[in-house]
Amino acid sequence: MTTMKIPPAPDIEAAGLQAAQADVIGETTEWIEAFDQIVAAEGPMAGAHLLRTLTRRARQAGVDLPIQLNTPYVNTIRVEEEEPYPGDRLIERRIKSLVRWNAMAMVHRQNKKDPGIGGHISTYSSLATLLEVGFNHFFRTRYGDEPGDFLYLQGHASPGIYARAFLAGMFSEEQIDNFRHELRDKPGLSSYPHPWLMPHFWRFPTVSMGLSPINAIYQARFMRYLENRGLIARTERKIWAFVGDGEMDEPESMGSLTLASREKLDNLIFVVNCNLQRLDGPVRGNGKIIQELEAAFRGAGWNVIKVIWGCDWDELLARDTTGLLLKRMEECVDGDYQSFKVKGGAYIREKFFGKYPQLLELVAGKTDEELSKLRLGGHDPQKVYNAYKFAVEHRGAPTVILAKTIKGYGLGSAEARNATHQEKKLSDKDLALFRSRFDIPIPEQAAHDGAPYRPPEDSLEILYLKERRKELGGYILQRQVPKFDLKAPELDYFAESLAGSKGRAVSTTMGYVSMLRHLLKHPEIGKLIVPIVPDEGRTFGMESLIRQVGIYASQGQLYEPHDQDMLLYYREAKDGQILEEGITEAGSMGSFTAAGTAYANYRVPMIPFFTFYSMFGFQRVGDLIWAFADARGRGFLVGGTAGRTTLAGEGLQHLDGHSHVLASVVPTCTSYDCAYVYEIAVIVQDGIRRMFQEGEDRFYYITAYNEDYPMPEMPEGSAEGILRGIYKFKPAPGGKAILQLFGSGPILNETLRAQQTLAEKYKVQADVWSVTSYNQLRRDALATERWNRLHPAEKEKRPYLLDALDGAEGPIVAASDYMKIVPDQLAPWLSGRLVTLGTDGFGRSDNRQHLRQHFEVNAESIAAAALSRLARDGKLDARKAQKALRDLGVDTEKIDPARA
Ligand SMILES: Cc1ncc(C[n+]2csc(CCOP(=O)(O)OP(=O)(O)O)c2C)c(N)n1
Ligand SMILES: [Mg+2]
Repeated sequence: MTTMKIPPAPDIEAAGLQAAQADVIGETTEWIEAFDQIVAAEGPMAGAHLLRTLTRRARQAGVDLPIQLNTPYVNTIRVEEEEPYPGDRLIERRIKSLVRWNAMAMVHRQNKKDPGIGGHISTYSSLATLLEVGFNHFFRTRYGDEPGDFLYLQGHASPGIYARAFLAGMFSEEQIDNFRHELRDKPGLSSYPHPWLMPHFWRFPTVSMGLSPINAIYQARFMRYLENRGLIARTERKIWAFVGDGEMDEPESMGSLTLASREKLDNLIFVVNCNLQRLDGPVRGNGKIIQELEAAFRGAGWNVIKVIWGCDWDELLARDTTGLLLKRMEECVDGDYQSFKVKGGAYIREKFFGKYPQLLELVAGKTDEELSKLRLGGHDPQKVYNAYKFAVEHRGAPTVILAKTIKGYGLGSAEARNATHQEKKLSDKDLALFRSRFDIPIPEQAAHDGAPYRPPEDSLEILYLKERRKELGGYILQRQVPKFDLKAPELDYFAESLAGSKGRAVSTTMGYVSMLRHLLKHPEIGKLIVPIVPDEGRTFGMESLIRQVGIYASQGQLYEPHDQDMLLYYREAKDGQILEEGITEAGSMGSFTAAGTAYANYRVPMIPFFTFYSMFGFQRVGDLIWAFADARGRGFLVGGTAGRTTLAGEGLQHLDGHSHVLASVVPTCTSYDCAYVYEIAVIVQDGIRRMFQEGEDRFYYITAYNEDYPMPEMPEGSAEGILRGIYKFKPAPGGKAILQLFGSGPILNETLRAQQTLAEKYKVQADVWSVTSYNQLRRDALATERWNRLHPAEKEKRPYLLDALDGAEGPIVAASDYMKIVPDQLAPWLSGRLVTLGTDGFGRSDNRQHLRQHFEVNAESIAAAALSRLARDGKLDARKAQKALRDLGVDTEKIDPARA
């Protein structure tokens, strides 16, 4: 045990003590000596015990000690604790150099060939050692028969991942040659990790900053959920999330840290690539990002491992008896460190060491070049290996490794500069330097062109790389989807939902929840259902679910719930099935994503139902939903309390009239706006069949409302129409219709009332249609139209919409609880027949009746719109129509709700 060299002087200064109190200095020295002796004799645990006891005593004595979350600006793992590196450093360095070269060359060459095609060279160059140590010694492809570790990688580092796969023989030179050329004869590699684009390679879409950290946390939690529910075996599998230091500023990155520690997720390791830079400049020019993150993570209960200095610094720290080296390390801010890197050895000598003569002395024997090459922790395999080893072995909490690196490491003049993130090409000089620094055996001209290089199959490098991967179970990244023999329940299974409510007034939400309850009882797929809810379970009437399957709690229920004697008490259980996330839609999306991709990641086809307040869905967590689609996620999003006029009383921030617009933009999302419970049943049954039986990569968005009304029985033969988007619900009561009324959600009931009023008061016969999905109808029409456009010589095909409407005459009045643009999607195929009513504009707090009147989607407004249109078409006397509007109570001069 070496005695620590702690200079008392700065502490005294920090405490603001006067020189007159200098005797304290002497006492401090004595205390430190005594402490050192105890640690030397009894070990670090004894030291920790002493300090803890002393701290408690100090507090009792009224000494106000600030909470200290930071440790000194040095490596967390002491040199004495390190293990020697187990690999062949020399060969590994060769491999790393080749990966570096190919990553850089790939981007360089592509931009020479196709200027502006982009790509990144500096993120990976800072990350290379952190990844190589992992690939050679830690990341396992499998644990027995179970899938191996999960890797969330910085999206901008993908050239490095491709380069390594190229060396491993997974990609041909042609594929590398087609980096960012995905639409050629021989498709190449996507810019970033996108399972949608490269389904056999990428697993986790990570390039939108912040999504990877939150998704990784919830993935780790979901892994435990599956283990605790007995659906997968418990293994040593880890989730590694490599994230940028700039990326940590995204609220999603840090927002769920305490979940990870609360749940004791020791299967989770974050590695923050602290290259001190983001895109425009330094992450914390005036501070130290590593220290800031250390405090935040430590405060959140994580195990923090700082990897700041490489081995080169160990010797300097050991030789410094003054404590000034640490002092200097701590007083420099990240902006200084960046300058040291850019400006080189002489500058480091003058500005870093030169501040104190003793430090100049310390490095007197080193040349400027040696100073410029003093390695940082994140570039030192020895330090990185030990950090990983400690992380993997840590129990009871997640670990974050804060590794200091250099952005653009090895890229010559681009190294550590503010503009390095944007660098795509290197100058000939930098290329030549790179080639010689990393010893790449290719001719100079090939180097200038950025030619890829892979040594022969029997070279030491390739043999070593392959042997290491073989040892760890194979190449890490492949995404494999097994074939499941899951059979979706037949529609009969949903008989209760199809039968209607026998006159009882219920909401579609209630109907949906009973359906979910029933599904949870299904002998085969019941256990695969994952109900997810962000604290609105009671709003949706889910208390009975809580009783039935319990809320997942990794520790079980450690308290006696106050409502235990009630039937529907708040039941938490270790094998509980519901994920009650608390108020975090983003976190719930993390769970939804983990569950909805479990079929690929764990080979267990989990079926998630994430039920949320529809207003706080797509607009709140739209990017996470987009990434879910990219990840080929499957499952059901259910937007409860839907509709801008159906959720009464809540007002502007709560009333959703546009989630269907937002849902429509996600290519794999099929959205439905349901009026009746049987519609939901048909959709859910078919959804389970398509996603989990047929293996289609799609997911569903269904809106569910809280208005109670009697649910009719499913009309015979309506299933296809429900799924494709439209079916006739109620033909005109008194003969041939001259008008068509489209309704969706609860507004279908307004439409039915309008149908009756029009027939009884105005002798106008109208058919009523339930439109479950404008979005599906439009997609079908667009696809048909495209086919017609591309095949002008063939018989024209007709979109489903027009088939369905065959023979239905007259104008069409479409009304829903969503914006007018939702039905307007169909306008191109309805040749001027469409009149749309909808809920454009901010919501108000009032009851349904007033809201529907305000937004002009009540029965009276629907009837009025129909009469007005018939008048314009010359089918009705215009003055009569105007009078009818008055009789219907329509205020023709009121403010337009779209602007109110
Ligand atoms: C949500 C989001 N906003 C902006 C970007 C654009 N962007 C790409 S990389 C980058 C900087 C990343 O810095 P850092 O996280 O420190 O990673 P580094 O490249 O330094 O390792 C930015 C802003 C993005 N990808 N995602
Ligand atoms: Mg960075």
